[in-house]
Amino acid sequence: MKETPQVTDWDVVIVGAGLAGLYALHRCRQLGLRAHVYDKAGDVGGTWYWNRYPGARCDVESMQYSYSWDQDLQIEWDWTERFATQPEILKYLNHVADRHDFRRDITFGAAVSAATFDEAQGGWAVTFENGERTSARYLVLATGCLSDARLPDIPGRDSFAGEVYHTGRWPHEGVDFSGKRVAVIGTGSSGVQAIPEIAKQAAHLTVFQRTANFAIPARNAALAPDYINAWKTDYPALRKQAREETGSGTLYDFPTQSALDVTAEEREATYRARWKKGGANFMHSFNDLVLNEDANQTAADFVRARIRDKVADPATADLLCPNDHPIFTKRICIDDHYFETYNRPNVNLVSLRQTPIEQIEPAGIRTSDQLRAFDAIVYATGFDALTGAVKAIDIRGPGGRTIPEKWAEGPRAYLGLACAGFPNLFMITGPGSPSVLSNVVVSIEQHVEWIANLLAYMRDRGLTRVEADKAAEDDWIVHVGEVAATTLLPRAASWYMGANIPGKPRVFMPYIGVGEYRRICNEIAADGYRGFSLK
Ligand code: NA7
Repeated sequence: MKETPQVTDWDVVIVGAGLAGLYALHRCRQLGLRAHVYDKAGDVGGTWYWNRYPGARCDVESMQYSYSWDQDLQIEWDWTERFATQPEILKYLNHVADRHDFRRDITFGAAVSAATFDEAQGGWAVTFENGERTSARYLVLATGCLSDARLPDIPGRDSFAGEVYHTGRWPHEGVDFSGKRVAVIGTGSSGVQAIPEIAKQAAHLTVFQRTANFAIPARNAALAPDYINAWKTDYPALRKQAREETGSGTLYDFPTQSALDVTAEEREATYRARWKKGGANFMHSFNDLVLNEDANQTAADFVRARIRDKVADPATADLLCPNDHPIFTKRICIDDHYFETYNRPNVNLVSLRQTPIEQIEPAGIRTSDQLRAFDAIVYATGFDALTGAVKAIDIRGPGGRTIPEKWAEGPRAYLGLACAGFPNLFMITGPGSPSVLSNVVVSIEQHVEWIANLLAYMRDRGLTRVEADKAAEDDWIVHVGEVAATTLLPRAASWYMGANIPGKPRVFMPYIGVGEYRRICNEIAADGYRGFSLK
């Protein structure tokens, strides 16, 4: 093995101490690399550190939303509910951090503001918001897909005199809405989870809905010991199956039939059975629901009928029934009495399609028909997904080119993990990888392991510089788009498409297909990291 001069402070700097950053640290340690994690947060957790709003839960089942790389951990740890709450997931990540003594290699309260590739050093000069600096041969962005929380640019937004919250930046001490008039803007997954909880406490809750969303009941419950044991007994095999044989990295009851190959009665019975079980399993009622418009329509009609069953006032039910996108083309919400919440006397719904917000004033929110006064506004308005946290760092490759310049027409990354023109830089679950269309823990583990294997490969050969080839990157972007185009997913104005951020290029960002993606990545590695230039 050729020795390389240690000219940088670290071999690897990892940005982010969430699920991705912690595992990246673990793998770097195993390789004997000098690695350090920086996070602007006060502790570990990433998404689960910030998203502390009432009702925050994971929409992937607990037995599957956890690390698989520590067999003892997955046997010892006991999840209590089918869908884990944010506090329980954060407790889990703290437990993992303690167990592996991760914190000794993490600096908290350290916001990375810039990273510049230094040709002489052959690595990245990293700058923090407070002006401090460090350097590393390799820079790993474990910054999360949904971490750049966004407040909408509504005129007068900052003039509001009451309390203001964003679900993705919730105060750690919690919020007491008792006796208050509360507005929630946004009805995506976060709004759908928070609204029922806020409604229980607030004097009055007004929900401002732009796009009605499909939601499937969670049917959350305590996990039965038998169920837990069944998973634990077979964990390695089940994890392998989830990684290699599924599209999303999550095991469901997978269907074999088209929705159009059964009678209307059989279809209804299948939907009813899945609806009764709850959770995202409903998406897998038939094998063509995200592929065939007619099949999709049957699922959408079923869910709309259930919304009408649940909501007492027909006019409110009408507004809550999504009608402008195929079901499953925006992230499906998993709810806990969301629609029923609108039957409460202290809750009302405002459709922004009928009466758009004109401005926010010190007293409250003015729509085209009236001013409503509030004590608190909760923005459940989402994130600059997949690209926001990367672009927030002023990253400059050789020659000074920035990521926003490179991504002006949409994000470009080979395999969603490396960018041509930005050597020795990796993204965990970046745009162009399965990321948000997968059980993200599965995708994180795959990316971290693949990158760790590449670093070991390079070290064994005395190589110190890796960069994605532009041609390989271009081909990959085309492939991501082609796969997406075989499905209905690009039909919705979703954050998968960048549609929630004004001015963001409309490009379908995630790669659809966890098992296939892994196979391609493995093939590329076996082929000497085809599409990468190694020096
Ligand atoms: P989402 O899914 O992006 O939802 C944001 C919601 O906020 C959605 O209903 C938006 O309506 C709405 N929104 C956004 N901007 C505005 C403005 N300007 N005015 C009114 N309404 C607005 O974010 P979440 O936090 O709920 O979920 C993100 C992911 O986190 C989730 O999928 C899980 O994976 C975890 P729109 O639909 O754009 O019309």
